[in-house]
Amino acid sequence: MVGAGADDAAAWAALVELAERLQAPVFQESFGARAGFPQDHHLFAGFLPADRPRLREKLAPHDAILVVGAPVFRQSPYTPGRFTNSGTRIALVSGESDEVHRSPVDLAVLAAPRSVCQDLAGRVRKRNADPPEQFRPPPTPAPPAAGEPMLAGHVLAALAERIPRNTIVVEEAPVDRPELHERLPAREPLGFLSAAMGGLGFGMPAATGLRMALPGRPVVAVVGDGSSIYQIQSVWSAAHYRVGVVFVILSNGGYAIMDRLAERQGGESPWPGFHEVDVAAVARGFGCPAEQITTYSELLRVLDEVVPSLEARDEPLLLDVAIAPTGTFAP
Ligand SMILES: Cc1ncc(C[n+]2csc(CCOP(=O)(O)OP(=O)(O)O)c2C)c(N)n1
Repeated sequence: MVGAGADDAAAWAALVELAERLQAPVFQESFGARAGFPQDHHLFAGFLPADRPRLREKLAPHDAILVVGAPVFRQSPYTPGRFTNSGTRIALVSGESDEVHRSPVDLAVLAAPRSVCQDLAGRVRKRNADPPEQFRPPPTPAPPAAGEPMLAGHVLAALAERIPRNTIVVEEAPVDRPELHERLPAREPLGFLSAAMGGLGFGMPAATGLRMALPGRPVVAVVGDGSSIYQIQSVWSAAHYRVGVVFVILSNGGYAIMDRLAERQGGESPWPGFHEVDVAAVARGFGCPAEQITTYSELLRVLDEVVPSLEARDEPLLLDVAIAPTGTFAP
């Protein structure tokens, strides 16, 4: 299992070598900030669930787990019980002393993941085994029927079909994070960035800063409309400093994740929706070009126009895409 602490080219290369020698499936930590392994590699097995019953089930076939650059195990919301079935041995390699200190493991090593994995890859013998099942993104959803709203999956699949493999995808779209992971695999180091665990207000300025620091990388921020208003004024910086970041706002008119979490507790959410908020207009108010997108054909047309410009553009753009709220949340 890999996490944010393994997100550099040397660690990815060492982990690929190690996993290939062992023919071991590689899972990504839940709610992580960055990707620790190429998510289009045939040994990538998907994201670990963030609740213990599903985590236990997922890890049950495995008697030994090596965790690299991630806590053991990040979970939310809390559910009681063990992380793994008893008898499962867990080793952790992390450069974060807190992770090493807190994780309930059999062996914890405080060290740079890349060095330990390089060393391990040179020591383990090749294992003769059938490769595990590869994680595959779900098929592209059929276009919305006439009069039906778009879903997050339409937007994420349309992006997945277009963005270059070296794109940095910055995520702050809480209820749609699981589907974003499924549809937008990190294919190069720093291909994915998020605030681990989902503190809001990070995504838009982070995307702007990344594009300033790494002008050769396309940067797309996928942000919920609720999250966007935690730091919408950051678009001024992007416009003022001519930063070619593209913000894709998944506008469902509310805090969908909070609604889903309230329903899980058997309640109804007391907070209102905010369909009146016009994120594109607010962005324009701060000097950032913005477009509102309400139909699937418009979405495809705009993405066809904008995505080829990602690498070279020196102007931000905010796409405010109207979608229906996602009805489930099981990270
Ligand atoms: C700083 C901060 N304040 C509040 C929260 C609680 N919170 C988590 S998600 C969320 C709503 C996000 O809304 P939106 O971006 O529209 O996402 P959706 O669930 O609709 O995808 C809130 C208020 C948080 N995570 N961080």
